[in-house]
Amino acid sequence: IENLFKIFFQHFFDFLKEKQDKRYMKGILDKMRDKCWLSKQVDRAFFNSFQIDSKDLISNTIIKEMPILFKEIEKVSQNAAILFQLIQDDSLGEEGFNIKRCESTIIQANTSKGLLYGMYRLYEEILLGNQFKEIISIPDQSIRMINHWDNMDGTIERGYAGESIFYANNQFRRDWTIVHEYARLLASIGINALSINNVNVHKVETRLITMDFIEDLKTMNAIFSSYGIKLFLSINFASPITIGRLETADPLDERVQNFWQKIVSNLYKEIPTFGGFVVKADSEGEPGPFAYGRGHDDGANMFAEILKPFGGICIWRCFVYNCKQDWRDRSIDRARAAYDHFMPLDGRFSDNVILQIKLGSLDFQVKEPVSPLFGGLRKTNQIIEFQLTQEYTGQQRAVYYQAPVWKEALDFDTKHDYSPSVVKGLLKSNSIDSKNSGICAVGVVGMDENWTHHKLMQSNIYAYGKLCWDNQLTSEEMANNWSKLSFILSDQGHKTVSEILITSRETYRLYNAPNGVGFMCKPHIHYGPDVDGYEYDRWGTYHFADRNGIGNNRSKTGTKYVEQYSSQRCEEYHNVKTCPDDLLLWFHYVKYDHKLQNGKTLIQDIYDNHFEGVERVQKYIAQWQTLENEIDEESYSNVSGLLDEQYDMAIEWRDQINTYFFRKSGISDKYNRNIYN
Ligand code: BDP
Repeated sequence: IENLFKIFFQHFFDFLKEKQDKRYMKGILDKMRDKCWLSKQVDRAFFNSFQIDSKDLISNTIIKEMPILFKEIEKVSQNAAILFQLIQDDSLGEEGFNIKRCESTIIQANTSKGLLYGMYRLYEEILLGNQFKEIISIPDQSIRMINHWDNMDGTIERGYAGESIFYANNQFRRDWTIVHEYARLLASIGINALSINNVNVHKVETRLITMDFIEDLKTMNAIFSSYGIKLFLSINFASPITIGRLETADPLDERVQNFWQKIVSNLYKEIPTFGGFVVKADSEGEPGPFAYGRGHDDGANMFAEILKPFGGICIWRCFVYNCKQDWRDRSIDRARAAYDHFMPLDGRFSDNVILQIKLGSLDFQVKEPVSPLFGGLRKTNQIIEFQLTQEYTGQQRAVYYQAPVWKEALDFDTKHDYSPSVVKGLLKSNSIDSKNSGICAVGVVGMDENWTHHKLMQSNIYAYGKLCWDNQLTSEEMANNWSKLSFILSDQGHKTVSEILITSRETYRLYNAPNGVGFMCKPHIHYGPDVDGYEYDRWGTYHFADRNGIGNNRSKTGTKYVEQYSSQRCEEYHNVKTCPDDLLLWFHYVKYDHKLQNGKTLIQDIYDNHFEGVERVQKYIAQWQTLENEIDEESYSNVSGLLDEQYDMAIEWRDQINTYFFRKSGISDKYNRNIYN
C-alpha cells in the first residue's frame, strides 16, 4: 500500500484477550487514575513495526490507543486487522473519515486528525455492538469548542464538580495525566477547540498571555494538539494598562496595537499552533472598547488583524448588556441587548473574528427563546454558546440532560425568508468564512473523581460532542448510547437510565420558574428558588408579578423585543394565542386566569406543573432503585444521594412558587392540594 502514512496491524497478543472493563465511557469519561488508559503493558516492539511520522502528534496518539481498540475488535471479529490510510478525498474535508468493514477494517481520511476521529468512532460502534459495512462521516459544525471558566487559584466560575483540573494555587496544577485523560475524552467525541481560563480575566490569569507561564502552556498545548484540539486563552481587554503599563487600552491607539502585537508574536513563537483569543468585553464590569468611544467591531478587528498572519482567530462574546440598570425604567429590557449591540455591526467584522452568541437572549435559563441574532446576522462568523455546567439548572446536583435543549435551539426555524433558515444550517451559511462557525459550550469538569459530580451528567459532555459533530442525532439515541457505553445493564436497565435522562429537562422546567419567565432563583448563587430575588434589581430580569397577573411584556406593545425576530416569528410570539405556552411569560404579561393553549388557566397550569415536577423526581428515585443490583456501587450511591437532594429541592421550588402565586392571585388549586398560606 503506497500511502504517506500507513499502519497495518495484524493483532496477535494474547494478553489482550484478558477480560477487561468493557465500559468505554468508563475509560473515556472516568479518570481512572489507577487504571490510566495509557496502558503500561504496551509492548514497544509492537510500535516499532509500523511506519508513522513520529513528528505528527496525532498519529502517535492513534498508536497509543491501538491496543485498547484491538481488545475490543478481537471480541467481535476473527480478523482484527485495521488499515489506517491517508487518502485524498475532498468530500471528507479536514476532519471527516470513512470506515469500511469487510474482512478487515479500513479507516480512511485526508489527515491524521480524521483518522483519529475514525478510530474513536470505530471503537464506539464496536462497543455498542453495531454492525455496519461502511460509515462515512464529516462533522456538521466546524468549530466544536469548550470554554473553561477556570481561575488559576483553582476555583471555577459556576463550576460544581470540584476544583479546576488545570490550576491550583495560582499556577498550573501540572497533573498532566488528568489533562491527558481529559484531552482524550474530548477527542473521542470530536471536540476540536478549547479555551482554558475564565472569560472574566481578573487576577493572575491576566498574565497567561505573557511569558510567565509559557512552559506550562506549551505542555498543555502539546497534549491537546496530540488530540486535535486547538488551545485558546481568554484575555483581559485592559491588559495594555495592567500589564503594559500604558494609560489606555484604546484599540485604535498605536501603542496599544504594538502591545498586542508583541504579546501575540511572542505567543506564536513559542506555540505556533495556538488558536487565538476569547474576549468578554464591556460586559458585567469587564473592560472593553466603549471606554474609549469605540465599538465592538473596533476592538475585535484590532485583535483579528494582529492574529491573522499567525492563523489565529478572535472569538468575541455577544453577552453584552447593562448590568447596572434601574428597575424603575421599564424601557430597558436586558433581553434586547445583544441584538441591539451587535445587529448594527453585521458585516463589519474581519473574517477571523467570530461572534459567540448565547443560545437565548438572557442567560441559560431552563427555557428561553432562541436569540434573534441567529438568522439576523448574515455577514458575520458566528458560534452558538451553550452551557454544560448547570448554573441555573441544578448545579450538578440535579439530573438535567441537556440534549433536548440544544436540539431545540439547533432545530429552531427562524422563519426568515431565505434558506437555510434553521439555526443548525445558518450558523455556517450566515458566516463569512464557514470554517469560522460552529458551537461552543461552557465547560463542566472538575477534580471530582467522576468528572461531573453527578455521574449521570457525564451524558451531557458525551451528547454535546456527538451532537456538534452530527446535528441529526436524536436526544434519545445519544442518551441510550451513553448508557450502553457507561454501564453494563440489562435492556430494561438501559431503558430506565435513558428514560430518566430524556425526561429530566422537562421535569426541571416543570418545577422551576413558570412558563418561561426565568430567574426566580437565589441571586448570584443561582441555586434554589427566591421568588423576588431578582425583582427590583439592577441586573434586570423581572417577572412583574402582581395581584392580577405575571410576565414581561416584550410584545409590540411592550419592549418590542419580538420585533427582533423574522416577521413570522414576531407575529407568532406577539400574539398571546399563538405564543407557545412554555414561553408565554417571557413574552407577555397575562392575568392568572388567562386560558393557555393547553386549555388550562395559567394559575392552574403553574400549580399542576409544580406538583407534577416533584412527582417526577419521586418517580426517578423509585426507578433508580430498580438498578441497585445491576449498577456499580459507586455510581449507584452517587446518583441516589443526589436524587434525594433533588427531590428536596424540587419540593422547595414547588412550595415557594405555588404559595407565592396563590398569595398573589388568591385563586385556589382546583384539586385542593397542599399549598401554603
Ligand atoms: C453568567 C454567569 C457569570 C458569567 C457570565 C458570562 O452568572 O458568572 O461570567 O454568565 O457568560 O451566566 O460571562
